[in-house]
Amino acid sequence: MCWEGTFKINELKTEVTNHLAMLEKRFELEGLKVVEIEKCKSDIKKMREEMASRNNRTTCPCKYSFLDNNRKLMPQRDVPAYPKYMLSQETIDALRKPTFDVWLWEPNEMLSCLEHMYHDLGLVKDFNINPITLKRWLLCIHDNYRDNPFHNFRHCFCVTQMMYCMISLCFLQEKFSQMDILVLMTAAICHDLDHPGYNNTYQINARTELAIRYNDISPLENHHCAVAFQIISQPECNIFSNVTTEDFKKIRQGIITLILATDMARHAEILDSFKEKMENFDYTNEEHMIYLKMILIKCCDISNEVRPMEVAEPWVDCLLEEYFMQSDREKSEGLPVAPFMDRDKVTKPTAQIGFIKFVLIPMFETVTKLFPMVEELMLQPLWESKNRYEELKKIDDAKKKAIYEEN
Ligand code: 0WF
Ligand code: ZN
Repeated sequence: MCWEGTFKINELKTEVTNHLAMLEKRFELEGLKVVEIEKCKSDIKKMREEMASRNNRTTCPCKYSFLDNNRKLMPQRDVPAYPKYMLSQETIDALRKPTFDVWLWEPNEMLSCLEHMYHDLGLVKDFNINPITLKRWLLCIHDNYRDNPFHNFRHCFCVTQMMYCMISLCFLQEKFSQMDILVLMTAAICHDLDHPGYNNTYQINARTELAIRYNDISPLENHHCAVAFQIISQPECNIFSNVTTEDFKKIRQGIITLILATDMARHAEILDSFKEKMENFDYTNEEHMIYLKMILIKCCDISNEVRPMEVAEPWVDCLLEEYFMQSDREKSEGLPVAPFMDRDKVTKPTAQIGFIKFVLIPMFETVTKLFPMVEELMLQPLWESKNRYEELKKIDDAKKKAIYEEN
């Protein structure tokens, strides 16, 4: 067993001990219902069995891996072992706002925040999610994001936290069913699972295994979805284990639709269809509501510029680092390079001005028509960011002109 495995078993032992102590305390203080106690006991038994089986393993398979025998993605998970961080009331309140500083937190803290959101939105209660399964599922989600400069677990957290903000700010629980809220949150958490750091264009041009598997049709988004449901297919991570087969089908379809909608190649198609529905938007029309959910996840996915400048700007550096890694590889492999990814052509202001002006503002303006409160908290920061990058571009241009005139 590798050191990481031993470390995790020790952590698990501590968690089991703490859990038992906590149960005893709760039993003493609150008089837990017998059924709940039995459920917790059975969870602990499962965790102990898992621990024993881990002790017998010679490798430490905590992430998805391609197995040679069947070339299929096999989910193999780690046991949940992150300690429960107590969130302060200040953090709990801040979580509902786009001003939340997403850079201040380490993975365990972000996991606790995500856990809090599921409890706070009533999803744990309404879908009878086992709280320990929720922890295990979140940990498995974390383990299946790669350490890319941009498409990593912190990006997953940002998108989900922005979704939580929008649910709160736009009173979405008054408009959507709890199942829709579950779909919105879960799709946000899963939407970039196992992102390799190279976009669809690269996948298609380089004829990667993913592009071949998905016939060049949104290979990444199809993969994120497949990984999401591989995780769910493990009973110990199945947060949907207590929903009916019929509801599971609806939830699965909803999540697939939303994750596939995050492919930016479909941006114009989706926004144009949504604008059509907006001419006479009807909250009782299922098709209209599906488009609204697609637009919501799209907004959250690319919403960094809605955040304060100090929070938003480092994300541009992260994205450019990932883009430059791709364009360098494309150059070395003789593949086409997009100008916005080329380190010799793009700058932060040029990358952001077009994106804010032609992608972000039009989409958030459309959402503002349904939810006027979006203007102050989301559109306003976008206008300010666009103005700031335009000023920065002027300075860059003046410097370039001066250098040109000198030579
Ligand atoms: C760097 C810039 C960009 N800026 C963002 O704030 C942001 C958020 N998400 N994304 C962003 N891209 C992408 C991650 C994966 C898909 C979306 N990019 C956009 C590109 C340079 O330039 C444009 C500009 C307008 C239209 C298309 C590309
Ligand atoms: Zn994303």
